[in-house]
Amino acid sequence: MRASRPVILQGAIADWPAMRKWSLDYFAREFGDREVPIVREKDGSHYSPGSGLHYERIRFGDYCELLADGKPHDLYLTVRVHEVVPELFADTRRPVYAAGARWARSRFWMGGPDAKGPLHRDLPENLYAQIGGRKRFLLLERRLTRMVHRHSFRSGVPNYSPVDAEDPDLARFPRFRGAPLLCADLEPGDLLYIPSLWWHQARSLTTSFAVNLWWLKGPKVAVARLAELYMRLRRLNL
Ligand SMILES: O=C(O)CCC(=O)C(=O)O
Repeated sequence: MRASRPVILQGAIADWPAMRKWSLDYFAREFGDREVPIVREKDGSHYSPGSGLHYERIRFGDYCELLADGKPHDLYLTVRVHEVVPELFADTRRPVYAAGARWARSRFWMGGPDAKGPLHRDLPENLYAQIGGRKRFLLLERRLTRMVHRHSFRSGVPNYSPVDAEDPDLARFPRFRGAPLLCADLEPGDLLYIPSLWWHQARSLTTSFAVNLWWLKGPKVAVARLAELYMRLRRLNL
């Protein structure tokens, strides 16, 4: 963390109950009737500057059924754990690295093969726990922000980039040429540390489910709270 370098901690979550319990059948059985927000990809993107992610609603059980065929879909489940499925916390553990955090948030991520998010970055430190399936992250150092052509501050999403890091359009985004990306391929049981403000983009390589923990200590806590307030006031749904 002091060096601000990403790390994969292999097998670090082997003892989490989630590792033996979570599956499509388990989610359908336990939460099948619950209505959950889900993000739909439109014109190759999950979000629009100014309004945020393209949310719809779906029955959790129907989404599990959709994923059961193992094919790609344009729906991606990314939900705040404490608001939508707080029961999942009982199957995870707070990693020791985040002890003493004054601010913490978690999301549950579940998608079919090729479910892919945008290139973006977050202020908090991040530990990403890959529970089921495989996932690929591309990561870029925070000091190389000028390369990503990020959205303007006015857009409300200056922490998002229009560049597809996997297949960059270098005619539109020439500063991305030669970006020294790191690639992290996650297997079930891996915990990926993404340092504060590193750019990252993820794609499921198979049907995948994961849960992450963002956390902060010290003066950055106030900044995170202000950012949350700003998003609420601007009705930015991220
Ligand atoms: O799993 C994903 O699709 C993205 C995860 C992510 O961006 C994050 O944990 O900050």
